[in-house]
Amino acid sequence: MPDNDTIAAISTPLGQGGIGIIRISGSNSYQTAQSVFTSSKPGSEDFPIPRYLYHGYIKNNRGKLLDEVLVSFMPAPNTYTREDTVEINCHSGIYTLKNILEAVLGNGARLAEPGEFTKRAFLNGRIDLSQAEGVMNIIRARSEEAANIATRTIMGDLSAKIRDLRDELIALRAPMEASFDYPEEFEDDHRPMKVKGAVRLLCGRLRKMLEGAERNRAYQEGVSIAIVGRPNVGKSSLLNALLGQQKAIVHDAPGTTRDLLEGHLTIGGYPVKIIDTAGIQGSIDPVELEGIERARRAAAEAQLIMVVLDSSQPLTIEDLELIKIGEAGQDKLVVLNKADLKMKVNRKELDNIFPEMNILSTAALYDKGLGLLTGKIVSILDHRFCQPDESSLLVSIRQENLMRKVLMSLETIAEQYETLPEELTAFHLEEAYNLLGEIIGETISDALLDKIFSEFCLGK
Ligand SMILES: Nc1nc2c(ncn2[C@@H]2O[C@H](COP(=O)(O)OP(=O)(O)OP(=O)(O)O)[C@@H](O)[C@H]2O)c(=O)[nH]1
Ligand SMILES: [Mg+2]
Repeated sequence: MPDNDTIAAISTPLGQGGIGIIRISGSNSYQTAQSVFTSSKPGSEDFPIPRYLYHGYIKNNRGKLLDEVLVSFMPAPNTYTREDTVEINCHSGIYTLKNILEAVLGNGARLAEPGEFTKRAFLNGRIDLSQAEGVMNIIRARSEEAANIATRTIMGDLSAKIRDLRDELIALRAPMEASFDYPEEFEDDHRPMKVKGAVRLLCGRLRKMLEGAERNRAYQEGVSIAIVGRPNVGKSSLLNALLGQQKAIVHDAPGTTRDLLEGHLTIGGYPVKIIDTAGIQGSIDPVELEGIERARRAAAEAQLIMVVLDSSQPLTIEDLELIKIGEAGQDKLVVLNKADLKMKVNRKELDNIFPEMNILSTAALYDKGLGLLTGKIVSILDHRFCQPDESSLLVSIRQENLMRKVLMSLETIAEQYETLPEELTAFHLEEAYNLLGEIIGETISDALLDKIFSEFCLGK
């Protein structure tokens, strides 16, 4: 596809709402909109003054009236894409939006690909790649924290940091390059020790940025928590209590939940997916066995596992086995549910067997103990994901991987400074510089760009 033809898409969600917007971008956008727009003012030109809203109607090529609209024309270069842009504000109904888009597409525009408006903003130099990723993240943000980070990225905070780092690398490399070109002038002092110190400091800053990246990603992508336990201990009741709605079926017959059931909420700024699972026990029923297998898989994939026990029943071997579920790196929490009933679990025994374990009591049926439980979940997650410092605005795995490679290049210099030939030091500095360039999209392949933008939603 050429990158400068005229594109159009529905830029608002396809559903019922007060206003829906169809956006057209490219050199033909004015003519395209003109072909479908009729002004409500008899005798007036269509929409002559840039950035004014004009009232009128959209008709298709057969003259059929589609909607009453407001249209505005924004000439290049002061637009999102830096191209001529028209926005049609219509009523947001699925058919109206689709009909208007169809009319526009029949008059010189083609349907935009996902993320194509933002890709053009990037290609035309309005934003860099990290800002474009910020745009994607703000659209997808599921928590206040994620939205805050995305806003800062869009405003160019990450870009500024990356550019500063690149400037520092250039400042370190420039004297070396000069010494390669004019060796006689640098005979005595061609490897200033300050390079080593500066690279070390840079490594420290990069490590800090990387530490915070994980929490940023958790805020953006969310965290999954699996609830597991024997049948009938109150797993589904706990899910319902945490969600504040009767999402899962609760019943006193064991084996009520057969499949995985997800609920979503925000806890301490983390978008959390809580997964209720089938009770785990020995069984020969193939359906139950499949449910148990799914429960185990959900636990294996979760960042935090909540093992629920019925505290009104004495501890069983199965309970003890279940507490051991998961891998070494996974966080775990034991919930002694049904705390409103007489306690039969021997807490001392439990503490002795699992001295390091987080153990809490709840009565899910009566919404008791939930505040302490969510508080504990937040402190476990906060501990798992380091608190980012101000400078950490990395959010995507792509950015993180690149930053790790930058760090590796600089660590090589810092660790082997005395023995590393100067050409290799310069090489690693250049490599780090180029990798940082990939984060902001200055050095990146077309195929990778296409892949990044294809993950955007339609109309953005
Ligand atoms: N007294 C008391 N009963 C509870 C509590 N939580 C759950 N129950 C009861 O325990 C029974 C089982 O609850 P569920 O939430 O369906 O248990 P589950 O672990 O999801 O069970 P399965 O889906 O069969 O594995 C129901 O009768 C609930 O009302 C609680 O905190 N106190
Ligand atoms: Mg259940």
